[in-house]
This record gives sequence, structure tokens and C-alpha cells, in this order.
Amino acid sequence: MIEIRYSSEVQTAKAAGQAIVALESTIITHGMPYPQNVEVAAQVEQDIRDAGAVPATMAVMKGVLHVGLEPDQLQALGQAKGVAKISRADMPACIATGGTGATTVAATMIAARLAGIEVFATGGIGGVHKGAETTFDVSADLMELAQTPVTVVAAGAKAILDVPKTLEVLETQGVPVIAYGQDSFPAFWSAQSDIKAPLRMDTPDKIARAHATRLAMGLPGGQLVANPIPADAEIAAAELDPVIAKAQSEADQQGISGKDVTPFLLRRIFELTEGRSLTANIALVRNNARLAAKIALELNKLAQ
Ligand code: PSU
Ligand code: MN
Repeated sequence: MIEIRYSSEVQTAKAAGQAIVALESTIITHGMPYPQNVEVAAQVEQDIRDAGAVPATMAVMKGVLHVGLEPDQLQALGQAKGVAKISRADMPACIATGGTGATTVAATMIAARLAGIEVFATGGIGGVHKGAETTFDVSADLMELAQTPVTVVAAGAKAILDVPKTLEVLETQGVPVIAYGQDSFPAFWSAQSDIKAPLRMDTPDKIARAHATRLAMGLPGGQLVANPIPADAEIAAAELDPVIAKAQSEADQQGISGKDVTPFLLRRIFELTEGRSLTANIALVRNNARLAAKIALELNKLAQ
């Protein structure tokens, strides 16, 4: 087994059998600018504590897998330059060579499984990019959901992705996609979309039961819970569609490819909306953290 370093609060929570919620770190290093990234990460951790669970932000630092970061480690990661973005393919290499890297959704799921954590909150997952029929750019997050038993709470998928194709791949991979409290699949910055979600559940208890049943049936993989952004934080699709189109055409013109695509688009959308996209992003991540904590608490009850 590889060495895992637990933060002091995660260590205590594990010993006491408390509910724990995993958090990713790519959103900190590649998803939001400093200093908001560190403020948001700390706020989201606090939201999880306020809901009665314990946060575990994942990262690889100097070759060691960290499950839960101490406040000074979070600060350092949020300010560090040139941190690697690590997904399933990069994670063992980063650990083996003593590297430092922030975990994507896929790598965070892997870290959560190693640490025995079953619920994870993030903003948006990676998916099938627009134009994937020529670029083949499909995030490893989707295949991770198919094989690693972690329930991931996200606000749907950003319109930087081809959402119908993303849902098709998830269906092919046998991943349950559950809209929380509504019929449509939420569209990240907007609560509603015109795409119906494959499944709908209205309580954290049902989501926890579905997770436990999947495990009991011996099925690999997790679940994607699509939690709509709170109404007061929404940004209309009509406002963002042209911004996304501009960011996408810049990415194409500049030949951005591979794992640089998502961070490039997120940064340009932030710049082009003069930070409005970030305000919405913060509201939805916090909302996802609160729901993930409730699901983790329900899972704990089921295990008793
Ligand atoms: N989508 C967002 N915000 C993010 C990401 C995606 O709205 O921060 C990050 C997540 O860490 C996700 C990763 O796992 O980007 C996906 O990258 P790629 O498309 O290269 O797989
Ligand atoms: Mn990609």
C-alpha cells in the first residue's frame, strides 16, 4: 500500500466513524484564481463541518497522498505556481517521483476509495468536450465514475462540454445520473436545462440507499448526483453562451489541447465575465458540499 497522510481532523473522524466528505484540489489550483481559491476552499470545508461531517481535501504533495489538508497546506497549494493537474493516468507517476499535484475528479475518487471515503463534493465534472467527434477529448472523470465506488455531487455539467454526449457516455458506462429535487439535468450556471435527467431523487436518504445498494450488488463504480445551483446565484444561459463560444474559439485558435483545455476555458470564462462566473461557481460548490455532507451522514446511518 502507498503511504497516506491524513489531516488531524480526518484522522480523528476516521477513528470515531464520523461522516467524511472528499474534496478535490484541481478546482483550487486550476479552477479559480488566488486568493479566492483558498478562501472558497476553506469556506467549503467549513460548510461541511457546519453540516455535521468532516472535509477531506485531496492532493499529492512531495510524493505523499494527502487526505485532508491542514490550513497552512491549503494556503501553500493555493499559492503555488505550476502545480500539476493529476488524473488517473498521472497520479501513480506523481507519487512515485515525489511530485506535487492537484487532484481532478477522477484522482480525487481514487484517493477517496483508498481512504475509505464514499462521498465527494465538487463544482462540475469533466465530460465530453464540444467537437469530441474530431478531438476525442473525453474526460477520464467519466470512466472513473464507472469503476470507483464514490458518489460525486456536482452541479451538472458546464456548457463548455457537450452535455448530451456526456450523458450518453455515462449511460454507456452504467453510471447512475441523479438530478436532485427536479426532473431536468442542471446546467451548472443555470438550475434547469431542457435535458431530462435519467434519474431523480428528492432526499439524501434515497441517494445514500442507492449508493449502498450498488455496493451490495457488487457493481463497480459510483453515482453522479446533479444538484441544481441555488436560484439566487443563477446566470442565464443566454448571457454565458456567447462567452463560452468565444473562449472555445480562442482555445481552438491557440491550439490548446489535452488536459490544458478545461483550465484554459475556465480561466477565460472568468476573465470574460469579469468574475461573475466565479460568484456563481462559489455558490454552487457550497451548495454541493452541504448536500454531500447530508448524503454522507445518511450513509453512516445505514452502516449502523
Ligand atoms: N469543471 C469545472 N471546474 C473544474 C473542473 C472541471 O467546472 O475545476 C476540473 C475538475 O478537477 C475536473 C477536471 O475533474 O477539471 C476535468 O479536466 P479534464 O476535462 O481535463 O478531464
Ligand atoms: Mn480532456
